[in-house]
Amino acid sequence: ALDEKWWETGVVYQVYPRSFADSNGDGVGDLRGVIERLPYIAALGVSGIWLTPFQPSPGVDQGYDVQDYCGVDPLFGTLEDFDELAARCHELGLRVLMDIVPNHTSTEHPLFKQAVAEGPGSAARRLFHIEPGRENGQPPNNWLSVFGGPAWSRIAPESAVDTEWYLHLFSPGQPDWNWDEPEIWDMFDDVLRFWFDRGADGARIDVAHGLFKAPGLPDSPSVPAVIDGLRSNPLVMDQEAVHEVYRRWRRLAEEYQPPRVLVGEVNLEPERSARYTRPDEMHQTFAFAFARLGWEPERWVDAGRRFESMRREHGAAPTWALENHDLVRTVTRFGGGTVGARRARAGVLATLGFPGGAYLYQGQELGLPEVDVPEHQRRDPMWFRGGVSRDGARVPLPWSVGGDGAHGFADDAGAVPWLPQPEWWGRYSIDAQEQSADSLLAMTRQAVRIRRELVASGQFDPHAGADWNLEGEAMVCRSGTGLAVVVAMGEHAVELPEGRLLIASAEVKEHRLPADAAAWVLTGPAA
Ligand code: TEU
Repeated sequence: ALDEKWWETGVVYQVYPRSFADSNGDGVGDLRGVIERLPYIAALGVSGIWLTPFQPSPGVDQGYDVQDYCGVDPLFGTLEDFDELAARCHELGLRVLMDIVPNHTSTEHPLFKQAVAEGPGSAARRLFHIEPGRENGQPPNNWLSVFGGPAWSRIAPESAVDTEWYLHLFSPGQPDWNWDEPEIWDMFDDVLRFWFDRGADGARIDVAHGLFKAPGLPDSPSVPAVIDGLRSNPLVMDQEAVHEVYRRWRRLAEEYQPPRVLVGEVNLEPERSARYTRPDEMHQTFAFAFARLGWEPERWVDAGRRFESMRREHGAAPTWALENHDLVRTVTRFGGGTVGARRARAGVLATLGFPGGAYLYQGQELGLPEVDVPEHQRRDPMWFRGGVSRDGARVPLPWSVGGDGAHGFADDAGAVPWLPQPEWWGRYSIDAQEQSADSLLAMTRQAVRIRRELVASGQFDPHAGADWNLEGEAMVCRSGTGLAVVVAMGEHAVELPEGRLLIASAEVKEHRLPADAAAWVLTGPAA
């Protein structure tokens, strides 16, 4: 059962290659670094990895500005390294998900360069949203980019003749593709086939609810920004036309044996994201209404219930995640310090125990807090455009206690990591946590192992319906298979439901779970 539907029965581990392991001492992680340390990932017991982009890119948005969709950036290695990585993963029973970025590309993509060179009216310009400006040198409409500032830039800022603008929902280095052009559809079919033929088991799709814009690109009447939390501007995202793309991709994915898997980054309210999670579109979409939460019991219950109705009405299992490379690390988001650390531990257990798919982001199993990267060392384009910096969740992993090789991130003792690690980083290292039976790393391994056993015995089912309630100070999710996930979110210890305690994130005494902790209890006849 685990093998066949591995993406939802098993756990997927998100690897951010730039910050995972550096094999050549240049301070940037690479594919060979991932290959060398795959045994660590396999020992977590996870079923697969999702690799964020490693294709050739100027790196304006750390690889989400893709210049060549079918290559490997020399910073990360070669196509042969990718082939070896996929083969080694498969030997270890791990699947590999690519990151595909269809909403936008890089200003360095050959087709965009051609569009710039060939000028107004050219066929190449139709592949993007390139429009004349309005009077007084104003952009074509009032849309604001996700990273701040206008969503439009001049294509040739110096030219008095070529006064057209191009649309970029993200940074100016990321021009949006025009999906009204059939050529773009064909191009992405080829991109998917390229990686699926090479052994990739599926793809995470970046800004999957993007791609299409309202015809005529009208001004936005009320909310000029493109995204505000989970509320996307409907003129700019979540257009009906996008679903046809995923129906086509799903057919393409199913031409393969085993069928390839599609997971969508659909950053919308549950009711909207459910519409993408269907037998003829994507296999799963991340539960962002949950991922963005703080330590707020009422809102956890509310999110759980909303995903429950999505399960009922659309047959779509939620995909739980609390961290990724865009979000503030849970230790910090849940209060920081020792309290935040306890809650982040509970968050891992909750993520793995709620019925649905589960993703963990590298370093979450170590309880890494958000790092306050000094301003002059920040690299995030969102920061440069006046937003928050996401760099603090992207700092290279600590592998060893000592500072050499950037706390063991690099094979080379003198390597300088691309984002600075704090001097206390080694305390959270893998080496340090391997020494301790109550480390978060040890708990994560144990929880993943128990989840596998529960899947085998039918006591964990990602599609099982669940009841979500506040029971006193506890948030309790009781799944139809008899598994209860209890999270003590108040100030006091809580009485656990009757049944067999399987695992807890803090010590349980007399069947009482301390505050800021989570536990799994098998209830009913199954216990
Ligand atoms: O993120 C899309 C997205 O919606 C985020 O920009 C989010 O709103 C923001 O990070 C605030 O939390 C994806 C990638 O995950 C992100 O790293 C990229 O920067 C972005 O797409 C553009 O490709």
